[in-house]
Amino acid sequence: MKNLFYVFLTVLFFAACQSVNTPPRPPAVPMDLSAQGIIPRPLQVRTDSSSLVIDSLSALFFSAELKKEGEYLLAEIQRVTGLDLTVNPAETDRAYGHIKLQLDANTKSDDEAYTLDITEDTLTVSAAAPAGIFYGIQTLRQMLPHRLSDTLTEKIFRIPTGKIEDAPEYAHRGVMLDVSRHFFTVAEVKQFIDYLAAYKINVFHIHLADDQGWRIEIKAYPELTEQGGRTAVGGGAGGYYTQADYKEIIQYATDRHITVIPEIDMPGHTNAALSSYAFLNCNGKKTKMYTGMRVGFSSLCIYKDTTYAFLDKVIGEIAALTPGEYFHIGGDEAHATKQKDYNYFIEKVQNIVAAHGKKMVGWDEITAVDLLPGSLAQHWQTPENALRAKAQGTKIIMSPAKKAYLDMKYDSSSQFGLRWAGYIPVDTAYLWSPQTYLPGIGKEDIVGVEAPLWSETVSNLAEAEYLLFPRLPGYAEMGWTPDSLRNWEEYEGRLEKNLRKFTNY
Ligand code: TNX
Repeated sequence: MKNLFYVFLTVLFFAACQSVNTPPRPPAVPMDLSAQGIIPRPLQVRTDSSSLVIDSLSALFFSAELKKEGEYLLAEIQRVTGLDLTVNPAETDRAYGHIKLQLDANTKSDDEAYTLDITEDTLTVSAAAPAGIFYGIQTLRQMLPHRLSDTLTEKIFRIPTGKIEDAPEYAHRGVMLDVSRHFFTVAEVKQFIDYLAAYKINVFHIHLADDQGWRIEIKAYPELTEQGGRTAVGGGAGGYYTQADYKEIIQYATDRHITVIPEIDMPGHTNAALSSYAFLNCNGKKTKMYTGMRVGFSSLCIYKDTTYAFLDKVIGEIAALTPGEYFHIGGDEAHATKQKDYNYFIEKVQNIVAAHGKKMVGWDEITAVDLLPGSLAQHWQTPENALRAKAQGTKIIMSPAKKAYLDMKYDSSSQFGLRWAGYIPVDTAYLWSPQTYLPGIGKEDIVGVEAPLWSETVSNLAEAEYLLFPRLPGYAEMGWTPDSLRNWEEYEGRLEKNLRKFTNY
């Protein structure tokens, strides 16, 4: 009898522990996965109209191969919601409310494709490769509560149930930042990269040298930054990245599945170099530093061997620091270089780029010469140059100035920006297609789309943000989502929802 009593006590004890360890399941509420304002719009969304609850008892599961992506998500959830999820616990206090990242070779052949499967118990991100997992995480991040909202104090949030299956339209989804006309600090560049990552952009093209400033340390030619980096448009202080800074930027981008394409513009747009080293000038004299906004007045000296010895070092040092397969040589607006000199120059330089193991990218003018296989031409202005690219089998990055230039003003009242290519309001930025924009150029001729942000009129990230938002998400969607799913009226609604959370990114 006494024994039975102890058995009874023990049972009671465990029952009591159970109810302490397993609090009542937080209630799911009806939610609509298709109404989350995700940008870029995913390929397929099925909504199951309920929700998954994430709270302080939730765990995040990921394998060793997904350590980077897992830790990134953990940190983002912490930063935005204040919740510290348990990582890979051997046992959990309950069977529901968890997030799993998993590589699944069968999901899709495309490394950037992913699936989000959300039930009331678990959210599973699956993909064939870490890049896809990263994009699934971005979709999830856009469903987190606003960083400054009340949900934070509750330490609980809900994700709508259903399934998303998603994959990008283009392999090249880029944005360029001009750090030459104005210098942006490493911290600003990292925040800029975070904006790109949030919208699944995978190429960061950084315009490192122009007339007004040389921004990357070259060990063989220290004056490039000592002298050529010391000012900016308007005569400000300028600045430059040490090679260690540049590596830090590359690492930050790489961790976010973003490839960096470095650009050193040449043979024009080179005044900063010409003012640093006399030997680069045909007359053997250094130029003065330039702080205005004109283009097309400078040129390297085309028929001096020292020019190419110099470029070999510059390209070599940068190529060695850059894991991506491309090196951008600019090549635009070389109005101070005769056409035959320009052609001679580009042919020499493309061999230097190749010798350092990179493929060459240049603005569309470079199609004046026969380019090596694998080169890319970036269309910004001249349709004939795009047709020349196609004729020689060179693929095109689409950046038409009238549609894709992030530095154009929205309208006459814009505080920052230029207007030479026209005003680009938010709808104009969205309402075109890279694969039908140019007569004679189709999807098979292009690798994707890129929106350049030239910085003559913006001197820091806060000012650049004025030009970026709200146009950036539209360019990202253009690169990710097929035209058949892009519709301005529907996009406008999503954009409004999405931008309410802009400070999360
Ligand atoms: C043209 S686009 C340029 C840049 C300027 C930009 C300003 C291109 C290849 N060259 O040098 O910064 O316009 O919008």
